[in-house]
Amino acid sequence: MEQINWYPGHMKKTKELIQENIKMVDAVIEVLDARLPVSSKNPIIDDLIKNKKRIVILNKSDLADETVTKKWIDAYKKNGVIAVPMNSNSGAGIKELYRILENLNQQMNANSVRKKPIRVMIVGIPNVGKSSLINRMAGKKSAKTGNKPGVTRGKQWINLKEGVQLLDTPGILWPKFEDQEIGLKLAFVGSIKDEILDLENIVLKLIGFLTDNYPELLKERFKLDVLKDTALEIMDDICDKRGFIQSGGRKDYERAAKTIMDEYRSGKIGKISIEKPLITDN
Ligand SMILES: Nc1nc2c(ncn2[C@@H]2O[C@H](COP(=O)(O)OP(=O)(O)OP(=O)(O)O)[C@@H](O)[C@H]2O)c(=O)[nH]1
Ligand SMILES: [Mg+2]
Repeated sequence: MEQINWYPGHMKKTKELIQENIKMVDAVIEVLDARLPVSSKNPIIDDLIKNKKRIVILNKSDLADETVTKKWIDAYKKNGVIAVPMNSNSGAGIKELYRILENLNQQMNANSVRKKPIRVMIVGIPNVGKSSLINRMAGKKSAKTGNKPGVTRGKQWINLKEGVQLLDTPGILWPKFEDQEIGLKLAFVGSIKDEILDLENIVLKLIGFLTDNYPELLKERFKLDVLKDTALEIMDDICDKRGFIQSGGRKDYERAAKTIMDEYRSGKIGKISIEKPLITDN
């Protein structure tokens, strides 16, 4: 993961750069994490995009709860936003994204004699999968167009099929890190560097979340018959089950925390969504 220090000067420069780039595109592809679409959204992106066409990508959908992701897609739709579930590793979702871009292209060129390619750019917070998505969209056959001074002001565009051009550098934006609750959720999925976190504490919070929301998955993964009342007791049980015991008999919480975190992030505990849309079905 790229290390970025979002000091105010850096945020201002980033904002200006993205504003410049947005002027050159017809649509913006906003990449969010399917497991936490609210917390993985940049706080000023809506201001930056304004009235430009926007396509929301719910990336890493392979790690999210499918039924929750469907609810998110519906919620976006109700608000007039097109959202697509995506797995940028496998490419599942790419076809749908292309279909949407093709439609936009047709709308854009409906009344013009000389067809123009639709130009898009990708934006999102660090580690959300922007580069993976670009690689997926570009595939093997794509070609970089090179610099065209004057026309594109030195920007590199990737020619994709169906009359789509993609800006080859994504816009990296900062997450909503002011809020502790959001910071915690971003830490769960690995969007905040672990070195600056108290991993054991984060994992206890994760165990608490899983106990409340996905108890069966937690039990199954760690072969626990029952879930005890506190996260610490559950962590103790996991240490016993996995043999995370130091010489002298003390539980190895550090190892337990690391293992639980790794297994959660790689999807081994299951497909788990952290945020659900606030809508009722009826
Ligand atoms: N499971 C899963 N992992 C993904 C997916 N997309 C990206 N990843 C992984 O997420 C990590 C970050 O992906 P990148 O494409 O580098 O993310 P980025 O947004 O370009 O990150 P920065 O350049 O740091 O801003 C990598 O380990 C990817 O393999 C996905 O759809 N599913
Ligand atoms: Mg990247």
